[in-house]
Amino acid sequence: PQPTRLADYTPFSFEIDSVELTFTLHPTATRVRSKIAFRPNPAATDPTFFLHGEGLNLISAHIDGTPVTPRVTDTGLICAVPDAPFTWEAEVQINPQANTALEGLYMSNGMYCTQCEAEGFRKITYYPDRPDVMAPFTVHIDSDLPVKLSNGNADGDTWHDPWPKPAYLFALVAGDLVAHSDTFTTASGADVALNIWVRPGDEDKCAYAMDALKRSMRWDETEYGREYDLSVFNIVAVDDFNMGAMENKGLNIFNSKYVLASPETATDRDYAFIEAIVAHEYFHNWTGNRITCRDWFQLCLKEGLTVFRDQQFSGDMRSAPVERIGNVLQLRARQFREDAGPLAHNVRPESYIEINNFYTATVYEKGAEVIGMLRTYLGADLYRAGCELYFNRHDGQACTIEDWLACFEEVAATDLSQFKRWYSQAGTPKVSASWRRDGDTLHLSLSQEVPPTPGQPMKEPAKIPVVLGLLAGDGTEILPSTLMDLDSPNLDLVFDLKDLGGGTAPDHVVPSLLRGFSAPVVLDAALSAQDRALLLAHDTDPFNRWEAARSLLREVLVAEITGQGTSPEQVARRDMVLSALQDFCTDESLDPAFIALVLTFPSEDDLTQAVVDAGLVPDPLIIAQVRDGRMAAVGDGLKDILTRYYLDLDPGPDYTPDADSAGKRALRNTALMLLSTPQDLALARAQFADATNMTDQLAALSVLIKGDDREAAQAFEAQWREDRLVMDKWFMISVASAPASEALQVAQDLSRHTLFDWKNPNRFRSLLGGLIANPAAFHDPSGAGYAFVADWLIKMDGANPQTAARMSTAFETWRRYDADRQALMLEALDRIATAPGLSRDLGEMVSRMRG
Ligand code: BAL
Ligand code: ZN
Repeated sequence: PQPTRLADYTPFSFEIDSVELTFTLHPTATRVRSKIAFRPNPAATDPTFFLHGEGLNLISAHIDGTPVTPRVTDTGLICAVPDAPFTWEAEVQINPQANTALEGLYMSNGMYCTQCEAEGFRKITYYPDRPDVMAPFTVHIDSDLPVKLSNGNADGDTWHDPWPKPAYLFALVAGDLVAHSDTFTTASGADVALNIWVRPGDEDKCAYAMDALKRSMRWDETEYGREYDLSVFNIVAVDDFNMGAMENKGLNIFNSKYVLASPETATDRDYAFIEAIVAHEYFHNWTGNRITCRDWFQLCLKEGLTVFRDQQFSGDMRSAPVERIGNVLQLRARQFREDAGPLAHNVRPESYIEINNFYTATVYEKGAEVIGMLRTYLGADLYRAGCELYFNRHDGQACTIEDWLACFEEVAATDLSQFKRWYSQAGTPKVSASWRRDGDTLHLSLSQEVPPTPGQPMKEPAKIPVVLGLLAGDGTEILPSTLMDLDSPNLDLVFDLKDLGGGTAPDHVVPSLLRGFSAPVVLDAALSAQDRALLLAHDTDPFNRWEAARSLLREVLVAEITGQGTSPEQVARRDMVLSALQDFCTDESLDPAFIALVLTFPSEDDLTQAVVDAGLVPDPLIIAQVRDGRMAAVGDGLKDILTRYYLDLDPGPDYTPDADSAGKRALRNTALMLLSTPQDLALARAQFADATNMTDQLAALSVLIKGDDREAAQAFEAQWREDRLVMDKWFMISVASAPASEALQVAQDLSRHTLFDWKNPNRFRSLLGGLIANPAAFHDPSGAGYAFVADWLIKMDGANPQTAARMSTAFETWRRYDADRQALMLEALDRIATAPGLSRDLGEMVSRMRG
């Protein structure tokens, strides 16, 4: 297949004044009639009238009422048209029941549902399916089903959306659904009906999502001045969905796992995701819908910005530092990993074969970091002013990153051309920091290097905001957070310590660098273990307190993994880290959620990368063993305080999902994990038996499965087999937490389980994701883990290429491993590459990973 390139963009030959669609729904033979008013686009250079269309059975086509016979291909049709306004009418037939790819119109448990982003609308009817063609839509739905929904406001079974939108925001739902309803009054006094539509029986699990929606609507008014703009806002929960959720105008469609919640069936993490994703999709109403993307290369224009907005929202609703740490953990786990491997790409890519492959951590999460850096450079007021200008200037338009940045250049009277490199250079920059003392002066040197990535051997210096502070040896802060602009390869800073110390230069000074993780970079700072212990104890920046603990733990673990754990120096280091953690835990003022993060060990994947960074070859089994052993040792060393946490922090039987209660459960369950070993599962067994909420039950189950307690897994299955979302958790945890020596067998057994409905993306992701999340099992030296995943990717590709392609990133890190594992992973990739009928989606991923 030929790539699509940013450089080749040209506008569509026509503009659209109105779209009218009539659906006559039938599971295998749905008819779609379209009536579209086209008008020549004065900005177009190519007059060809090409409409996208895939898998459509064209019944008839008319122009201005006269039958026409277009030339139809696999990808669309071309027709001779007047060089003047005209009306296009077409009727097509499609088969929603056969649509297992879940793009376009498909069926899920008897319900009709659509997913059109990025290019699904072309599977519904012939249309210029590109984001820069915007039009108001009117939709009629003919069906016996009781609930029929589309975008905009309703008049009986007809829906009218007055706001011009691209086809990717079109949505239709029809089914036997019930609503959890509420109302919202906007800041300017308009009443909005709110509905969350679910399958009968699920209506009592919508209250939290509804509450999150109302808080999101209010927050967008106060923080960004954005009001809702229709008289109804509908959310529909669907079980079969490729993504998390979709922001269709006025009709958001959600993966049911991000809507439905009850204390018994959803964990605190689920509640937090529901809040964030409801907010994210709602915020798209302005950042994505009212102002959309000119082309799919600009995806980060809406996604990076909207992720940034949902992160701000969650930070306001919960603990901002805890949210920030969680976001950085995700960024490092997914985006840094992507940026360091063969799939590295720009926040704004320049070419793609299949756009679905670019809904990535780089576009989303690094894209959000770029917005955060822009705000850091400009400050809150100019950031808000720039957003205001963007909303006012571009409402109703399909825009580019250039349009966005121009608004900030204008309000701040600044030049953002160097900053723009964040959009056009892949790879995670490395910032090195070193310092030296010269009497009362501190010389601090920062330097940067952006590593080569596929297709980009050379990089220009990035513009990196480094927020830093200075602490004296007694823990006093002598320089509060200060923004430094690392915009060249090197930056030398000089500090007068006497001045900063109030007349006396402190004996020892410790820099606290990259506070709040002010840029998405890898920081290499020459901090001693003692300096990091000081930051853990005293830094005013919570992020860097956590970062100090994490790096101390990581260092101890890497030493042990690489065989240096028994040296006297390392033994002393371990004692020192344990006592630093002990001291930290005595601070009664700390938020339990924050303590839980400090006491959580780096993941196996994080440790794998750390071993690679140390120039060594990782052995996944050793990494898992060392991590488990060290967790048990820390659990033993901190036994008193952990036991006290465990006993004191029980929030009681009345579950509430708020951040404070969730934080207490998080710390209590972290204590449970550290205190438990396969030889001592008593606490976990008692918690599993007594748990009254899913957070506690699942935490106990994870510990028990790790301890090879199969009865617990069976009891859980017996209790929850009727609940599909809970069973997804069971499939995942049964494999992810299983001892490495058994996880693959468990995965194989579960793939034959009667409830393993593999075509359901959630279930598929649970089982396969569970194995991938257990690196010691996935990377079994026999290659059986790779073969198992490859077999399932090939099978899934035949039904749902998008889901198969996303899961294939399990192989993106193949270069990290030893020659034998590399050969086995490449063999798996090659087998996928040569599978008959390989999709464009999976084909592109495999060929990029193969390099
Ligand atoms: N636009 C696809 C789903 C999301 O990012 O909201
Ligand atoms: Zn989004």
